[in-house]
Amino acid sequence: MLLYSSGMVSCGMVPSSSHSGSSSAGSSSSSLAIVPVKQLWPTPVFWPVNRDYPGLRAVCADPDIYLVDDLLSEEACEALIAKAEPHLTQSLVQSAGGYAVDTRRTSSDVRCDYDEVYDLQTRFADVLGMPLSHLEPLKVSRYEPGQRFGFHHDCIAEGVVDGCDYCPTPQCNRVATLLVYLRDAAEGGATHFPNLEPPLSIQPRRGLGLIFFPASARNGERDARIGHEGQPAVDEKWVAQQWGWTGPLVREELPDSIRAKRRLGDVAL
Ligand SMILES: O=C(O)CCC(=O)C(=O)O
Repeated sequence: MLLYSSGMVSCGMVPSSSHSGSSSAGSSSSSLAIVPVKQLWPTPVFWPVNRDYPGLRAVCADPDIYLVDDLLSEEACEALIAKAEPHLTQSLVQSAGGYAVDTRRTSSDVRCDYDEVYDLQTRFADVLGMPLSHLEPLKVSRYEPGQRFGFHHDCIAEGVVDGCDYCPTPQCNRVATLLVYLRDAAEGGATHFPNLEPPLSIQPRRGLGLIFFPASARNGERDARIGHEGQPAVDEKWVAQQWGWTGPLVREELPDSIRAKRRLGDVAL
């Protein structure tokens, strides 16, 4: 695992000087900066987050993993918990026969409809450098002591070649995960990446955002290195999960497993 350095090359960015080809500006094609094609196309492997977002810092490069301190304030975290808590239901796991209760995932969760968390999702889209239209309905999860989410990947193994009903983009897949911890958990409940070298554990801290990339933004292929688990909680743990896709989602076509099933309240966040 490489540690982030400020010299890390940014992907797919065209230096602004190379946009100016006009002779009136005094430059000719021979004086333009040459940008290697591979910096422009295909798109970057890791979805290019908003590197200017205040507080964003990289903790791992290739696979890229970022933290954002204080992405949400204490008030925002508590308001989201208050909205979600009365509506939590047992988390389910996808298997061949559909979604079912499973010992691998023992938390409770709920999805929030888009208009109930518009401001929060606008902020999440900003830090992810992703249009709002790529975001799933926000999920909020609670882990009581002893509850966990075993090792898993956040995406399917390969992008769907021609896109799917609700994400009609070639090679569609979940390409970005943003977790925001809503309360501190001093003990237990870390998000743990065992396949990294060395393995990485992030301890829940209120307002902290964690960003990683389950699948390549170039071809939708899963990145096995980024498999992770929510370790058994000791202190109660609260986390909001935001996933972003390769392209815009057709909201009317979202499957039950992703869509919000009920109104959570009158207060929009
Ligand atoms: O709770 C965590 O730390 C991880 C949650 C997670 O991996 C998920 O919801 O996919």
